[in-house]
Order: sequence, then C-alpha cells, then structure tokens
Amino acid sequence: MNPLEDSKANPFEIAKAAAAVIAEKTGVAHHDIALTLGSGWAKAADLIGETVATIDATEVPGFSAPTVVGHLPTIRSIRLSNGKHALVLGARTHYYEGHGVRRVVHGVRTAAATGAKIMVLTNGCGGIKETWADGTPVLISDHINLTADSPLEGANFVDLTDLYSKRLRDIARTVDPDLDEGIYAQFRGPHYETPAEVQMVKHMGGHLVGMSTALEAIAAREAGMEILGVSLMTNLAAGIQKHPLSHTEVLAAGKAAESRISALLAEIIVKL
Ligand code: 8IG
Repeated sequence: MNPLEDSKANPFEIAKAAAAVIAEKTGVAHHDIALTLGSGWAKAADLIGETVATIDATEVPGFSAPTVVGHLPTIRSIRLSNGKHALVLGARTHYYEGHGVRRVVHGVRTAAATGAKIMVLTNGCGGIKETWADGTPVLISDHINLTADSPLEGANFVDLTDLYSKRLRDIARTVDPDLDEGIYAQFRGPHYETPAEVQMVKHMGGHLVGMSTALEAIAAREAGMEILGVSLMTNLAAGIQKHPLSHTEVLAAGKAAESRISALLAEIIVKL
C-alpha cells in the first residue's frame, strides 16, 4: 500500500523522505525549481537542460506508477544552462484515480521538500474561447476548484490571491508576448464535461476545463512556492467543439503541439 493512504501517516514526513531519496539517487542535494509535465508537455524534459539523473518514480516514497498513457512515471534532475537545478515530475497522480488528494499533491510537496521555490504546473485541457485553436498554450491566471476538495487538512486558512504568480506570467510573456491567459476550472473527471457544465464554467468566468492543477497549486502555495501554470488547449470543450470529444484525438493534438510548446517552455524556464 502507498504510505500516503495510511490516514495516520504525516504527508509532509513522507514528502521529506521522498526528497531525501531524490537527493541520494540524483546526487543533487537541492533543487531550485520543479515542473509537473502534463499531457502534451513531456518533450520539455529533453529540452530544458542537461539531465543529471533519471529515477523510476516508484522507487521514491509515496509515488506509484500512473495509469494514464502519455504520462511518464519518472522523476528527472536537470541542470539548466543558468546553473539552476530543475526537478521534473513526470508522474502525476490524478484526482480521478480515487487515491485521495494526498497522493495528488505529493509531487508538489516533495518538490518543496527538495528546496524548490518555484512550481511549474502544466496540463492538457479543453478550451472555452472559440478564438483558441487546438494546440494553443495558455497561461493560467487563476482557477476555479470544482472538486469540492482541498489538499489542506484542518483549520489551515491559506491565502490564494495571486496564486498563479503575475510576476512569473510576465516573465513567460517576455519569451512570447502573444501568450494568452485564462481561468482554469478543475473538474474531478475522468469523464469530460457535458455541454451544460461547460456553459456553467463559461458563465462563472472560466476559460479552460481540465482534471488537474488546481489542487496541486493550492498545495504548492501552502508550501510557500511561487506558481506558474501553463495549459495546452488540445480541444475546444464539449458543446463548443461541434463534434464529440475523443481521448485519441486529444492525445493526437497534444503530440502535434508537443515540440513547439516544449521549446517555448524550455525558453521560459531559464528565465524564472
Ligand atoms: I487534454 O475538454 C483535456 N483534458 N475536463 N475537459 C477536461 N479535461 C480535459 C479536456 C477537456 N481536454
């Protein structure tokens, strides 16, 4: 059993143990920045710098092999051209897997325990703005958490104003001034939304719909990290797109955009 599923365990202690294993296995005592690479973003790991070490995520306390095709179950330590050390988490656990929110945010807490002060969260998602073409990268400016859950336990009142750092979004736009931004709504999934749910998000002021990121961002903020969120819009959301959504098509759109958006992310990372 994953130690995080023992309700008596302390998730921060497990994150500390995971960070110690990462330090030992990579030989890198301290990481400066961490990235979670969602669907469509995996290639960025090869572009951002020189890989110092690649670890099988299942060897690190609290991590287990993910179930979704297109997500890499590895953790990589990468030296950037600016001398900083980046930790790349290819092993995201999704909320819809049903293992609990502690498992979902373990990567973020582990990243914080390795010393990372900046958390870059990427994902593939659906878009609500009809002007966005499939394959458009979008900076996340804020989120709407529709999971009705939180990674925080007990009376822990964490401020989420400027959760997705304006400073980091501005840095990203120095690389590509045309980068648009939007509000990301996290649904539980794994089903896609109904057209009515997409309209609900539109009326609430949301622009992107997905199944990750918001819970992770909250945990990153709790840990005191600064957050950059970037979505890859692989499809217009249900009902806005005129034909039904297919996971195969969504993956294909991610693949088609992967080289372009990964190169963009690599350029952004060294400036953070
Ligand atoms: I890729 O349209 C991808 N992930 N919830 N809705 C939700 N998640 C997604 C979508 C989408 N596309």
